[in-house]
Amino acid sequence: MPSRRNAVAAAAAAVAATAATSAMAATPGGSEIVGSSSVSGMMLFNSAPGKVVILDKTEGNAARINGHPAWGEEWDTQKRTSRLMNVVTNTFCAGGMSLGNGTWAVFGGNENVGPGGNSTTPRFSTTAPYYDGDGGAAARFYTPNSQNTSDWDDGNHYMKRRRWYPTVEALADGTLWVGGGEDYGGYVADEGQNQPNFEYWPPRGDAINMDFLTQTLPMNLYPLAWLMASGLLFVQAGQDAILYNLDTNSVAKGLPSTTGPMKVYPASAGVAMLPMTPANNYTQEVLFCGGVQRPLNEWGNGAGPLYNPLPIAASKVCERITPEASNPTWEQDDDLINGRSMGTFVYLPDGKLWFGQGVRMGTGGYSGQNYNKNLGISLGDQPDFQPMLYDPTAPKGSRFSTDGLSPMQVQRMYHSTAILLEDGSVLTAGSNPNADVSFDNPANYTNTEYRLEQWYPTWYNEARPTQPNVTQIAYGGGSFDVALSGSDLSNNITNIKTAKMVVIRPGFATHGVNFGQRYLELNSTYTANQDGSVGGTLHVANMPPNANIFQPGPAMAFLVVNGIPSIGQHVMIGTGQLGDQRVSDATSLPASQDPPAPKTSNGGGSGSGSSSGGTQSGQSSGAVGTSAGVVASLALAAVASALVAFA
Ligand SMILES: *[C@@H]1O[C@H](CO)[C@@H](O)[C@H](O)[C@H]1NC(C)=O
Ligand SMILES: *[C@@H]1O[C@H](CO)[C@@H](O)[C@H](O)[C@H]1NC(C)=O
Ligand SMILES: *[C@@H]1O[C@H](CO)[C@@H](O)[C@H](O)[C@H]1NC(C)=O
Ligand SMILES: *[C@@H]1O[C@H](CO)[C@@H](O)[C@H](O)[C@H]1NC(C)=O
Ligand SMILES: *[C@@H]1O[C@H](CO)[C@@H](O)[C@H](O)[C@H]1NC(C)=O
Ligand SMILES: *[C@@H]1O[C@H](CO)[C@@H](O)[C@H](O)[C@H]1NC(C)=O
Ligand SMILES: *[C@@H]1O[C@H](CO)[C@@H](O)[C@H](O)[C@H]1NC(C)=O
Ligand SMILES: *[C@@H]1O[C@H](CO)[C@@H](O)[C@H](O)[C@H]1NC(C)=O
Ligand SMILES: [Cu+2]
Repeated sequence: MPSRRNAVAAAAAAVAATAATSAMAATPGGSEIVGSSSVSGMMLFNSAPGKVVILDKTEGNAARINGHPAWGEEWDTQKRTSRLMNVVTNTFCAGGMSLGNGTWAVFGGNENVGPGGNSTTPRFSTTAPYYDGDGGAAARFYTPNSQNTSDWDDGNHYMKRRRWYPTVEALADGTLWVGGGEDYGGYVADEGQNQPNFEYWPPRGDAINMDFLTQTLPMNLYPLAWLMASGLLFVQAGQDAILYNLDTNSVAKGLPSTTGPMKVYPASAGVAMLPMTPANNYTQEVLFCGGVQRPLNEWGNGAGPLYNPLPIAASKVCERITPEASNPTWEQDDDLINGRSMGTFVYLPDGKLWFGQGVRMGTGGYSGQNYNKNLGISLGDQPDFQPMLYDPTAPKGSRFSTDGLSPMQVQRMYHSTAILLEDGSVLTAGSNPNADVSFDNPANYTNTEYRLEQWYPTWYNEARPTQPNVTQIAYGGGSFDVALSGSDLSNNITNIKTAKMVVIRPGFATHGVNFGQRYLELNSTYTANQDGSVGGTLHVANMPPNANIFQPGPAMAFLVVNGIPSIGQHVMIGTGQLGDQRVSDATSLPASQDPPAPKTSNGGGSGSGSSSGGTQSGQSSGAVGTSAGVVASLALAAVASALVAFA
């Protein structure tokens, strides 16, 4: 039975935290508990500037809305307050993504439930006390508005199939691919209720069969899928992987199988497509870290695994694959320090990846097998509190680092999440390996968790470059200029060579995967001031001319100088509409112009002055906004750096 007392304590903590909104307390490399959510953070996404939507499954949270317990809310990262949202159907293990028009969509879930996560009688009938609708085939939509009053459109739209644990991936026209899952909950997929197929949103007819999701039973829930540059879909489940052709509905290429650990839920490796940069020619390489090394036939069925996972260490193994290489292979990468299941990668704007969350022992999921009653029904144990940074450009052997990083305070076990915020910090939420809200497990770290903990990168308190004034970026067809002031360059003209503009989709976080998460560095060149003052211009190309590389929709843009990012600016990638993204050829950028060589004699340099870099306004480039009628409302000027009041 859910207990109320800790929920009340949590609510009190939230009010207390609200009073202390100073981000100046942030300890670089450390973290702080910034408040308490009203619903446990099973799913998380950055919905608008300073806003994060938190979704839970239907359960007995103390907070109530419209006469039922709440399972959704929007958190304000500045005010550290939230407003409840009226989610209507059961979002238990749903999937989600942003559409190319800026609306967020959440698909699937489970049937409506009552206390204990049990079916209600009669089934599929909305009944007391939770009054939730059947979410199995639900398609829910959320479009934020500037009044901060928008809520979910839920209970009105449905997919062709029920999908518990579906994967959603964005496509080049801003529409969505929704695939896999099964009819109802269980530890792993059961053949009898498998959904080895996919469909689209907006709908394009019946679900389409995909044999790969039968071949990889029972390890096919939340199949790991990324749209690749060619338009093929890279899909990984079990120990197998394919490139799938969505035009012909057939496998384009079978990829090698790995002998490494299982990666999909409930083995739950940490996964990410590595940053795409001009230096790597936007090569798409995917990293998988940890998971659980157990053969397919031991994972069991909906009732639970065929072995006790709790005393078994999760895997330390990291593997990388470039699915569209001519001969893709699973390349062994540096090991994790400890084995990890449910570890989560979050891009930082500097091009490194934060890795945190999860457990050292066991797996994701839960079952009633009671291997260790202290843990309740959790199948994972030994939460790992130590965040790490992964540097994809570092030499092998030195890619993971914990230098200067303190352990986190809150355990993040099954059903926990982490997401990038505009200021480059990472918000962590959730942890709830329970069928319903529970504060009664003897090992209290498996109880339902509401605390929100924010992690701060080592550069958090450094002076930041100016926030980009960019609202929309088209695919190809132009460039835009960003003025770089002396302070943007830390009064060091050589730093102009390190300046770059990056765009990040923070993704839809759930179950250790931030679905849709991508990082792309825009191509750029620079012109350094030639008069000896510190400053210049960064010439930034629009998105590469291929919407498969980085799909249309909401993202954040950061100006990064010498590894220190600005505050992220919300931008729309593409037209802001579903359909043709009006991709144009890339234009060429002016050649970079270095600062003049320092005068060797006669001391001409004089006092590194003019730190303001003169005017903050950028020069307009003839290439901007000329592409085929796209509303290329690109920023030509920078927001005054005084807005970025750090340091
Ligand atoms: C985006 O497209 C979806 C799917 O067609 C639609 O439900 C939603 O209302 C659209 N959002 C906006 C802001 O137009
Ligand atoms: C849920 O169902 C299980 C199995 O029938 C039962 O043991 C449990 O007591 C039920 N929980 C609640 C809160 O009704
Ligand atoms: C909506 O929220 C944002 C971010 O917290 C805030 O800046 C803005 O003022 C709010 N709008 C209204 C109308 O309250
Ligand atoms: C970079 O990628 C593009 C598109 O895939 C390709 O045409 C080009 O040859 C590549 N360039 C290099 C230097 O590999
Ligand atoms: C569990 O209880 C211990 C001892 O009371 C306390 O220090 C710790 O913070 C609790 N942990 C959680 C996750 O509540
Ligand atoms: C200026 O920046 C460059 C790298 O961008 C660095 O190598 C150099 O040491 C810096 N100079 C000073 C005086 O800090
Ligand atoms: C970046 O822009 C330069 C200058 O236009 C061009 O030579 C180069 O090929 C571009 N790089 C990529 C990866 O597109
Ligand atoms: C940002 O860009 C818009 C559109 O180009 C412009 O109107 C506005 O003045 C710019 N804001 C700043 C602070 O530079
Ligand atoms: Cu789940």
